[in-house]
Amino acid sequence: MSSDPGERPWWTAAVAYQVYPRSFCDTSGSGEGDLAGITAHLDHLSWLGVDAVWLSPFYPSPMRDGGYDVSDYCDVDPRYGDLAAFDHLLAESHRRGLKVIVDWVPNHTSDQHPWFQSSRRDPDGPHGDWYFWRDGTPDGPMPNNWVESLTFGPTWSWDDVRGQWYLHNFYPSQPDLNWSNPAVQDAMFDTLRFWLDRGVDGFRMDVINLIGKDPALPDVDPDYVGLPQVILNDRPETHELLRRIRTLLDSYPGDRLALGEVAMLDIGSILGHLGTPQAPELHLAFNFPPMRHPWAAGPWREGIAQTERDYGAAGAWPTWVLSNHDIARHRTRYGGDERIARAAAVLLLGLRGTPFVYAGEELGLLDAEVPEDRRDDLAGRDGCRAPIPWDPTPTHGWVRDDNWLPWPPETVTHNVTTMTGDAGSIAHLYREMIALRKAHPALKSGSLELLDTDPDVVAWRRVDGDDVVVVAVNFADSPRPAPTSAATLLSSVATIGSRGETASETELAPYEARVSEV
Ligand code: TEU
Repeated sequence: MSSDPGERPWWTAAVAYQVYPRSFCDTSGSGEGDLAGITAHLDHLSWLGVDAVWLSPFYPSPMRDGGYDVSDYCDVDPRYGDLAAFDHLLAESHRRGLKVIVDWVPNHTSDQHPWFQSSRRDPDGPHGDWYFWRDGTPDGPMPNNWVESLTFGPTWSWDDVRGQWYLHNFYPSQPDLNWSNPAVQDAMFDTLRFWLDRGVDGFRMDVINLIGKDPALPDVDPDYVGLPQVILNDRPETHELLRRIRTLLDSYPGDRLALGEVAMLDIGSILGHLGTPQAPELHLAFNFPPMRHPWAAGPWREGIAQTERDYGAAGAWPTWVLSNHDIARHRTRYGGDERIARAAAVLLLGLRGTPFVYAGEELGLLDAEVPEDRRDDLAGRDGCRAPIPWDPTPTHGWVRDDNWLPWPPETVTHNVTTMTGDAGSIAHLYREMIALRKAHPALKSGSLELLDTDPDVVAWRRVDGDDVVVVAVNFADSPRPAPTSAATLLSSVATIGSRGETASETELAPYEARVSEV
């Protein structure tokens, strides 16, 4: 709840920026990014104008899943620094007015976590049933037919130490915690308190829909065999837990955000995890289905319409995201044309809802080509995790030029220093769009109405009182009619032409997106 009655919580007006700590900037010479590297570049976030930074996990971890395999929830992995470095990062962020959201990985721990080590060694001990153990023989059969999300293998592995099967919805090194055990709930609520007490502004909650499970762990229906359990798992147990998590967050001063990664396929199931005004759950959830849309007007128009319809009916606030650390960068997914990446920036930042920018997308980065012998992630997600280039020198603002992953392409031009020095760059476009959202209540919080347009154009009107703005995106590689000829082009936000001088009033250029004041 907002601390000031009637005032909307900060995240509804925020643009958030995701940092993958290992890839942001190295200051130690290890070849991996660190917390000091994030602190050193907070001015770039201020320059962009974002309001909040979400940090992917930086906790102690054997890094079998890039840190989403946590071995201690209440510390910093030495590769990234220490708690003092975190406190400094938090203080420096707050000094700049930036909120800090940390990642919370409640569904599973690392198999190196002391809880799992205790659980496998001592079935009757204090952590004996903190995980899901089932009898059987190493030759099978498995306890059920569930499929994990990363390699689509079974969710069960045999543990020789305990002589039983254990459940893991991700890599075998990530055993699922048994949230039906009150001791697990207490321990995990304590990890939230640990970071809340340090002053974080909220949590991005990893695969939060998985924490409540049917205690019988039944086979999936024949129609769904082969689909990862994470996209199927929608349980009342989760909702009950989310209500308690929400109560915990709301008991802290200020607005502390519960942002869920509900890794399900349809908007309705995701929305269900926001609860109701009487029984609230998450504040926000990632709106993932549109991230899977191709660069085509039809699916986007339908995805926007459905989001507006469903979120509108529920009185819920949407989010928008094009890229993250799990999927090829959108410029790569959309075929590589930088004009499309520019149009996508206007799309992302012109919609109604909280946008999430993945570090490097403001540079129009493509995925890195990662040769076989340099692969880190078994599930093949390295390309979008390549190091961020800060300047055009060979080390690009890192200590070394050979880092844990190769550089993305085009680093001589697509780096922070070069792009911030070029008023026509995509980085300036992000900055201008973010500034425009702040300046226009219509863009920040106004209503959204889709307009009738050419089939290759998606356009919408945003209205807040007298403030009326039209956003139009041409998905085609050829000119299309502009939806509103009477509109005045707002300064510097057409992706083609500069400050309204060369853009046509009546026509959108190939892949042009623009914002107009009506
Ligand atoms: O991802 C959740 C998820 O469902 C993934 O399976 C995702 O769909 C997949 O990576 C796509 O290739 C979260 C994290 O974002 C991811 O990095 C972790 O690997 C995963 O949880 C386990 O913690």
